[in-house]
Amino acid sequence: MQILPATASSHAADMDWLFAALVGTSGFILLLVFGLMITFCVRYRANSKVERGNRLGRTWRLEAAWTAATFAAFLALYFWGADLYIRIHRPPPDATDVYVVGKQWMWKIEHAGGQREIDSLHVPVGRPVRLVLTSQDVIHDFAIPAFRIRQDAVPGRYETLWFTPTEVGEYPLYCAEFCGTYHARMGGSVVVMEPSDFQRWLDGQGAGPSLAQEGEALFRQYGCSGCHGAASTVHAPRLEGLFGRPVPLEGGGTVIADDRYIRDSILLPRSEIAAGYPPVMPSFAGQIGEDELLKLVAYIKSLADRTAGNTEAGPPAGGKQAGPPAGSAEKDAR
Ligand code: HEC
Ligand SMILES: [Cu+2]
Repeated sequence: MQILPATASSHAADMDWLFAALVGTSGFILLLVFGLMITFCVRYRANSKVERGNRLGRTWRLEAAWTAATFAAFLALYFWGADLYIRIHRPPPDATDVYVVGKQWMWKIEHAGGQREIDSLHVPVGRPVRLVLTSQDVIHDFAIPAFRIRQDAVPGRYETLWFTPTEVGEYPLYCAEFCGTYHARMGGSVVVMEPSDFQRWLDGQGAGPSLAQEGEALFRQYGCSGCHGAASTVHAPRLEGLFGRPVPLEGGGTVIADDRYIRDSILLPRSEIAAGYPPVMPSFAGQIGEDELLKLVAYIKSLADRTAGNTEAGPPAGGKQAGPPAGSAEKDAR
């Protein structure tokens, strides 16, 4: 009989050990406490012939010892769990991005190349995958038991976590947060493939525009390029080379320009103003949906390796992202 689901990711064994340690420690303490309770109940039952005088034995050493021991054991479990949690949320730099949007009642998934799927996720075996999760309506929870990962998808936030699939196969995918009438049906499957099969699958999805290319079109459509483009007369920061860099903020402090920062810059431009710029950027909250936001973020990310001045620069050598041709944002800026 199989108690645990298949173990098919790099985190699975670590998670199972932690789980075993939690169950083991709690089980041991449960047995100890109930064992002693039952022993004493029987031993000191009414009419039993045991010594009942002299109740004030010197037991403080014993008290202190067991209190300290259980405290240390649970603290160790806490640090173990915290360390694993942090590792799962810190993707390695070479991980491939996959964007996941939860919606009543489906998972919408987009690959960096623009390939889309609903309620299924195709990934290559042995390669780290970084998930960027969000929700379009209510809180959902993206759960793949075989990979031992689950993460809430919260509207208005990006959550990232990663995994490396270790076994080719098909595994169930669930929504693990009650999210409405058809919550129980919200799910699908994860298909782990050999890298060559995965490449073939990607190619077979039709060569639509990449996420970044779609983002570039939106960048013009929403008038972003009017302020952020080279030809702009508005004093707005250029977005080339922004992603991943520290940004000094008006009023002190710096933030790293990550997915969250870019998203908040678009929806809540007043919350963090880049130092030295007027707070004139309008909020696009309510106008741009989660799908489109992901594309805009992917586009701004694809500009990471470029410099603002040099419009002749081609796409970064060896860059994975199929970025739009350099300079096209400037050309179209009015
Ligand atoms: C009216 C001009 C204007 C428009 C339109 C505009 N922005 Fe901005 N944007 C600014 C200014 C000015 C700043 C700097 C002040 C601030 O941080 O709010 C800025 C800041 C940003 C930042 C943070 C940049 C940094 O260096 O920290 C991002 C990202 C950004 N905008 C993206 C966008 C996107 C995407 C759009 C279109 C959906 C857009 N902007 C539309 C003027 C504009
Ligand atoms: Cu759900």
